[in-house]
Amino acid sequence: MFDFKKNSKKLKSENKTETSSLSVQLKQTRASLFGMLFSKKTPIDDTIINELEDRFLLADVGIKTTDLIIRLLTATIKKKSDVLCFNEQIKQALLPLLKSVEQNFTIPKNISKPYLVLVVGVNGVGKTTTVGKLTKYIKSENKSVLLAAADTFRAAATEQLNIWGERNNVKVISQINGSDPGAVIYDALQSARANNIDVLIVDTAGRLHNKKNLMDEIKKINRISDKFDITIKKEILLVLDAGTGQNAVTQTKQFKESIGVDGIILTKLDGTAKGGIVFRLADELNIPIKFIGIGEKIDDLQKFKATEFIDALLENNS
Ligand SMILES: Nc1nc2c(ncn2[C@@H]2O[C@H](COP(=O)(O)OP(=O)(O)O)[C@@H](O)[C@H]2O)c(=O)[nH]1
Ligand SMILES: [Mg+2]
Repeated sequence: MFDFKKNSKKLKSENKTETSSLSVQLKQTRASLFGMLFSKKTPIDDTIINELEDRFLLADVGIKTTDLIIRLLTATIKKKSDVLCFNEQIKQALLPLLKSVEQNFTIPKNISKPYLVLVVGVNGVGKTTTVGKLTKYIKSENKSVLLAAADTFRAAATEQLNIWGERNNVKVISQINGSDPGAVIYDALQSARANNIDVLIVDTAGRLHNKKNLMDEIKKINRISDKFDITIKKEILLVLDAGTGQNAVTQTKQFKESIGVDGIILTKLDGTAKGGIVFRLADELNIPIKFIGIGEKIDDLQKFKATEFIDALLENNS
């Protein structure tokens, strides 16, 4: 739960940039939340707050988080005697909420290799694509990567991961279609260890015949890595499609309860007006958001930076 009192200290605002590429990618969310609503010098007043309340509700931010946002905005007005421009007021009000879930993806030092990253999430949210992008990111940090195709249910899934492997020039461990994902992981762990690989990223299946099956499969992957080496450090990254709105919240709760989630990667922010879900995820779940996906290409993954995100949403909104 977001602690307003604890986080409400004024955060320093940073310099504004020219229209950023993030702002372009977030244009639908930007339009739905803040577009055409203000003139730059307008102070926040009740009319604008009411309008914002409607917009956040329409954008699937949910009643509870919208209430919180309205309280944050109202508190900001009370604190201000001078008339700050709208962007600055709203930024000061909402930045602490987003800051509370900003956290870098970091590979722990001095661990027995490989660092195991399990990429989980329901079908179609962008797991395999994200694995491809994440591989490039980790390689750019001068770490070696191996991929494991643990979505053995569809032949096309392995094929898709192989393409990302080629693009990144990294090896992909896979087995024939329908084989046991646990066996793929064990193979991949052995190969990673033998080749002194820093990070093993596992692309998992999202669709099994029911939710229990899906969760059991991921739990099994966990057990296999423990069997291989109990000291292996691992991280579970949950991929969520921003366009699914409140479903993303439900999915997070389910994954969190059954397998635990260390971080969220929120994809497809480029194609949706529902990016306001970020506020809800931050308020209701308080799980770090490590990256955002803003397109289908290899470079369309960015670290989630609260300041950049809110600046992008507030750019050119008047
Ligand atoms: N626009 C956009 N499309 C994405 C993004 N991430 C993934 N996709 C697309 O979403 C679709 C499903 O992605 P995939 O990685 O196969 O999902 P998976 O089933 O979870 O592995 C593909 O067409 C991807 O190109 C993103 O950040 N933005
Ligand atoms: Mg996939």
